[in-house]
Amino acid sequence: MTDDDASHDGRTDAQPRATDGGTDKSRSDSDSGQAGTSDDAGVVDESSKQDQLDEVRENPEGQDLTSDHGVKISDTDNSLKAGERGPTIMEDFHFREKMTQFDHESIPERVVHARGTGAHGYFQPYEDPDLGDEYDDIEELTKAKVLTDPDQKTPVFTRFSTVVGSRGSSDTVRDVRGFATKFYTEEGNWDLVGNNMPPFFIQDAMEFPDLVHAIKPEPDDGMPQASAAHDTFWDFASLKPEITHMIMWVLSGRALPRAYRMMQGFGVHTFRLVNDDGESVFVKFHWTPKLGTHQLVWDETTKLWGKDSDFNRKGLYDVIEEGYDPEWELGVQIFDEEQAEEFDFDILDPTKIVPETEVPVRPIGKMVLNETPDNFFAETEQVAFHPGNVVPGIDFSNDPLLQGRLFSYQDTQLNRFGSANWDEIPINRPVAERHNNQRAGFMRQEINEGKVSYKPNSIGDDDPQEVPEEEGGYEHYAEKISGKKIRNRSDSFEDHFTQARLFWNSMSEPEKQNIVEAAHFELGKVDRMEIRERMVYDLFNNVDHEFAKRVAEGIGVEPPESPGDEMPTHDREDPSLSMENRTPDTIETRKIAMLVDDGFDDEHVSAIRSAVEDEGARVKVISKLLGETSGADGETVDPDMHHVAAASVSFDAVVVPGGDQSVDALRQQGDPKHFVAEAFKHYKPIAAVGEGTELFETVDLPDTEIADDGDLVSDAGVVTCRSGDLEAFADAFVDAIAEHRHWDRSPEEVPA
Ligand code: HDD
Repeated sequence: MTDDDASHDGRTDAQPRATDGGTDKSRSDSDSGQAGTSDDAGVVDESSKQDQLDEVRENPEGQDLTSDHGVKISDTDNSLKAGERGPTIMEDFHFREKMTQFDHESIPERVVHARGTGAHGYFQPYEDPDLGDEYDDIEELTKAKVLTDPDQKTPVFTRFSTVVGSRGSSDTVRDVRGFATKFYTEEGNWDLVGNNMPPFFIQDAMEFPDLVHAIKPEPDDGMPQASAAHDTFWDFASLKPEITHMIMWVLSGRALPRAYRMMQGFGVHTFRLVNDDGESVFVKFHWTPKLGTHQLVWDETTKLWGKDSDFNRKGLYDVIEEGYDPEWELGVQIFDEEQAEEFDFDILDPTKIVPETEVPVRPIGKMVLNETPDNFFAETEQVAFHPGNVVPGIDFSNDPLLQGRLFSYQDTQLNRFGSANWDEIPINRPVAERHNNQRAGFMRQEINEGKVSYKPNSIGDDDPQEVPEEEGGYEHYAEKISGKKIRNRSDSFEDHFTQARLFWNSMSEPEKQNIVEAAHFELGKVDRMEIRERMVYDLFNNVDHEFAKRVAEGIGVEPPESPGDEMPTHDREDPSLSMENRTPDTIETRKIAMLVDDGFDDEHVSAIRSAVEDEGARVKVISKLLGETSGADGETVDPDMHHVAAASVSFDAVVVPGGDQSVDALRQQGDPKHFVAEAFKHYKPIAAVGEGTELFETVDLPDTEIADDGDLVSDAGVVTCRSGDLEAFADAFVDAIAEHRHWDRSPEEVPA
């Protein structure tokens, strides 16, 4: 948001501060003072939420220090004492206030998804989205204006999270990522509370506490933090075959996202869309990142825990602050009851996806995140999502996991906030007007006028009035239900292996190898042999026999002799499941490390920098020390980082320009050599030009051809050029960066 279009740091005439006093009691209905509701009732635009938040923003710039109650404070360092060396006096209201606030300033962390980061932005539907042959117009599917009106930019707040770790854990652990979006629509808040993986672990919400207890630190010793790699999780998993499909995703690179902006999102459950005529179709929601879906590698993530533990948080924050606004397309898979009947799985079973080979994803709009929060606690920590927040045109299915969530989120917010008024906290407050008879409770903010707080009433003309469906009142889809009251699981939820196998079949060989190695790590941390055996024999051997054998070999389990009894025989694949097929030709926002020392080749530095930056990537110069570094021809650069603080794991690629003196110096230092070797080990593009290639020769890069004359050599993402065309070199480097990781490399022997 620019200074021109928002009064971010202050107030506009239309939005008096509460402290300005002077309430206008003669407001008409349409401007009844609802905080942040736009003047033109019912119309929400991109800035509506920011305008509303402006009313509560506080800026200390140039202001006096006061108490919470507005009294100016003369000394905030010394408590009030009886004599200079005497005891503190009870009367010290400033001490008591400051200390009480401090003692109470933490709230319970989320029981899951405790660690996260968020950003503001907007969602905008596309004009005439392509919905295939069956539907011409999105309004045939849904009456939700947030999804149908291309002129409307609905403000959103999106929070990304890890699931298992506590608030202070590291970002890059192996885990599912939460992807929760609050749409502040003109028809009320819609929360799409999803994950970066489309299936889920369990089929019924009743099992959720068990799942979470099993995966969280073990109750006796509180270990391990933010990790599934321990006995209780795999014990639970090995006894719950329904988990198999999700386990395949969690062992894959999907659980190690390169960045939140490079991650897909999924609503997971089947939802319903409902149109103006009350007709409904089923829908699965998909977020597709413009920058592609990319992963880190395991060794890299573990190093990031120490060297850059806010890697994903910082990644989102930095790109937005630097002016690049990450973008996702919202897509829908639409199917009706009849199609649903035809599938070989139950659409109410959240451990299943609807393969894109069966139903294509139709993009219907885009989300742009363009503003970081001003205050982490007020916005990111206090934002509270609830899958039960839907607007007319969007409805639930009978998925038993979703049904249980509809209770759990409301309940958990009561625990986190200690009050049913959590919806009044600014970040949670809708921009749509609200009027009802709920008007008391802890920390109530709104001042509801009038004598009446019940319905029906005659004293207040029976206001606020119920709204018929035709005029926008929410009406649940009138699904016909009949059945016996019963506590069991439908037979249609029984197949646990078909889609796990589909996932395995759809992986490239490097992706399969990643899954096997992840299983070696995770199950290698499991002490009890019987748990490891159950995972191999009862679960993995029912997905794919070869897979089970490969896992067994690494964890001391006798490889199974034949496939499991329940192993499906199909060879189906869905190319959309492989991240390798989700790599658009762009290097936007990637971080490139350039290693230099005094005497670097000036021409190389500027040519590489402009080639890479012209494509939207970011170059960071790294040297031994901070402070000016000089080129051979007199140019100087101020390195962005020095080796003490920089690590290859924080970058997407590395390049070494030439310059005799510079490269000689780099060859004498351990850090640059380690930097290159480690980037190579992590399959990252690495490039060297001129004398820079000598650094690559010093570092052992197995089975890799390095240019030794004028020719450009590009070998599995290692781009080298001794003295050839600089432009061609830079272009080849850009192409190598676009591929992200070069799996056709053999870095096993590299010790980094
Ligand atoms: Fe959940 C938080 C996503 C199943 C109960 N969940 C939470 C968040 C996300 C998800 C993204 C963090 C929201 C934020 O950023 O504040 N959860 C999912 C998905 C699920 C899922 C995609 C399966 C499809 N969750 C699920 C079940 C239950 C819960 C089955 C309980 C029956 N989830 C919660 C919770 C949390 C939560 C305990 C913790 C904090 C919060 O709600 O606000 O209520």
